[in-house]
Amino acid sequence: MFFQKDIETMSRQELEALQLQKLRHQVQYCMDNVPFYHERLTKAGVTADKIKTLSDIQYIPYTTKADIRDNYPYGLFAVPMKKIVRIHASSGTTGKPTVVGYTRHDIDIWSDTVARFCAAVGVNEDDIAQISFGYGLFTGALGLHYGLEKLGCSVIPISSGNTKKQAMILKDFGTTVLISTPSYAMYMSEVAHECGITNDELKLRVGLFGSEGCTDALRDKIEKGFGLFSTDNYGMSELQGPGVSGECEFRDGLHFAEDHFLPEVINSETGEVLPRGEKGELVVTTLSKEGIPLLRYRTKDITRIHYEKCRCGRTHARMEKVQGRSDDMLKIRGVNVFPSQIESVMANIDGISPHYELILTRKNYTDYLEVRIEINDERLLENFADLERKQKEAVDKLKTVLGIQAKVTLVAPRTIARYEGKAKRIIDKRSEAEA
Ligand code: DLL
Repeated sequence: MFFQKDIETMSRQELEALQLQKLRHQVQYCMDNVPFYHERLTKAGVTADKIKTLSDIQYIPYTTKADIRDNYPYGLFAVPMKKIVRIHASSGTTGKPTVVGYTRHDIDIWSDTVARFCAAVGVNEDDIAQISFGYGLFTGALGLHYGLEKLGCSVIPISSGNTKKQAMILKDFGTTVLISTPSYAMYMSEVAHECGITNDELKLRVGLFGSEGCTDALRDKIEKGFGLFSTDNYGMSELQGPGVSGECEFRDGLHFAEDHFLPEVINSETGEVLPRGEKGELVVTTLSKEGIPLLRYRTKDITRIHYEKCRCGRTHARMEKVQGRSDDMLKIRGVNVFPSQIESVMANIDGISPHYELILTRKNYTDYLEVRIEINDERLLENFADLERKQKEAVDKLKTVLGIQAKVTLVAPRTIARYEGKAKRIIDKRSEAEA
């Protein structure tokens, strides 16, 4: 099923003509309204008039997360604050979040693009949709919320957490569509069964999962656990949130909302644009954004893009499931975490050394983070009260910056491995738990 059939199935030729026209407009818009881009584009000698074909995009310099950080919080906004109706944020690489703003028009397009991938698996006004993403600065919950409302669904904004209650509501409210991260869906299905709820008592038929990777094995388990059919959807706050791409019923790649986002794939080391179909880092240019337009934004996500028409009739390009990152960002319980954020927190606590390691484990489909970090002075280990105080300080500061609870283990000086080359600070044992 389609939400905007004319757009979703337009011929490649028409689509590319539309992209070119919108790209030229977006470049001019950035030039006129964002001093950062005015300077960047002028320096690179790029004007909208010079963009004559889509491949001329290559003359535009890349934008990175560091550019957003350097203009914190609103420096890249292209409109005055009175035009901004919503602000979201995601983790930055250091202590400060990456902030994005939406105009009313941006929110409208955001909900259209979300409605598309929901409609693509038959979600409609008869559905009751339970949103089990955390509401807040994270784009997942409100992004899906507006898209599903646009389709006319009855939306239950339960947010994440309190899993037994989630299970009760699934049953009592007759939820037909579940929205969450795949790992939370898996956990919820186990809790529901532990509470004595059987699939016969549930009306669940569709799962819309995203925000983190999901193996086929985990997807099978969730689908069997809940007796539903699920699709994957992708996005990131910088570009808008969910709705950048999403699977249709054939699950043969995630359809890009190509009328609003222009994708490229590059070699993340050299920055060279790769031929169509090759694997590399996804780079995206927004084509319709008013609040915070981004030209050639480096997502750091590794994937491949296919341009053949899909069996569903959609012509928009399909992106393979994200296969990793070209940086060290981790997704922990759906939250983006950069080791550099942890470093910057630790650097501000007295008596703690810069030597640390991060241990990631998974239990009941939930991620756990342990930060093992050396203290500078061994004597601290002998004073339990001081040790505990320091540990609590670290846990609290990490919670404030990362938004998730981490376990902190303080260890004796020189007990964490030293490396002569690149330090191996991340020990990710999560896939062992899934096997
Ligand atoms: O996770 C937006 C979103 C919310 C997408 C809900 C889908 C559903 P951020 O918190 O900014 O935004 O995190 C963006 O998460 O660069 C990817 O590395 C990862 N990611 C998002 N969706 C997927 C997915 C939201 N379907 C970062 N599969 C991205 C794998 C994903 N990774």
